[in-house]
Amino acid sequence: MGKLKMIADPKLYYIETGVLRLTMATGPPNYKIILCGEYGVGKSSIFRRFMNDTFTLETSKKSTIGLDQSSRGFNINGTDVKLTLWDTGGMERMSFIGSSYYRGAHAALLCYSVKNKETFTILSQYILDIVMNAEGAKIFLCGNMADCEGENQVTDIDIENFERECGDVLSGMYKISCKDNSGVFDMFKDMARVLHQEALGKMTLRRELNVIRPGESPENDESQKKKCC
Ligand SMILES: Nc1nc2c(ncn2[C@@H]2O[C@H](COP(=O)(O)OP(=O)(O)OP(=O)(O)O)[C@@H](O)[C@H]2O)c(=O)[nH]1
Ligand SMILES: [Mg+2]
Repeated sequence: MGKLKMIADPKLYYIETGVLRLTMATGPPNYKIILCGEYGVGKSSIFRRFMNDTFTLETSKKSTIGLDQSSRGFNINGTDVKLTLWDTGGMERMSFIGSSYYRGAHAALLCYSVKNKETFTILSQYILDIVMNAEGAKIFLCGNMADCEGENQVTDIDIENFERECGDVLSGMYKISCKDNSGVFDMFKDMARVLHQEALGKMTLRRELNVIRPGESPENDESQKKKCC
């Protein structure tokens, strides 16, 4: 057995040995996901499906003002993990709220409406925002309103072209309908799986016994410092 090291935040920590990975935590690993995308694409509808599985087809347009967050647990291959979803209005992208919204995000769910091409073509700007403000966050693409049809529809070819332009930037792509509740839960479960797999991958790179938080680099690792001249 190696040494046990303390970290600044005692709420969540892992002990890892070569053969045994034991979670000793007051709660499961918690991954922050931010909703991004133009106003009206259904971010708050996704948020409400996530939070309490409800949907309202509002006729009067009410944009989200300020920030909202909600957490939910998922079981990934026998391990409990938690996702915390953050929502804000599409109009508030460039506002003062921006930096705290992006800070510490493990992932961004980039949303567009499949019935409105303009909400799709603008996504590269959101990718820039995410890369600049939420360093290391994984980016997932979500086409909402899959129940709708129209002339201004985002086509499969549009999506293929976008995927090609993005290279390796996208960690997952989904098509959902909040109205029909199709694909929403599966999307979050898949995101939880990808995020947790990534965090475990980072941990298993460690050779010695270490205590780290999933998804974080070992900044407090004394053994690494000693190796340095
Ligand atoms: N038909 C259909 N309508 C949807 C769906 N999801 C959301 N809507 C409707 O689209 C409208 C806008 O949804 P919101 O969730 O408020 O959009 P938003 O992205 O949060 O908008 P902002 O807060 O302004 O950025 C609402 O009237 C919703 O009822 C869907 O899957 N299908
Ligand atoms: Mg909203």
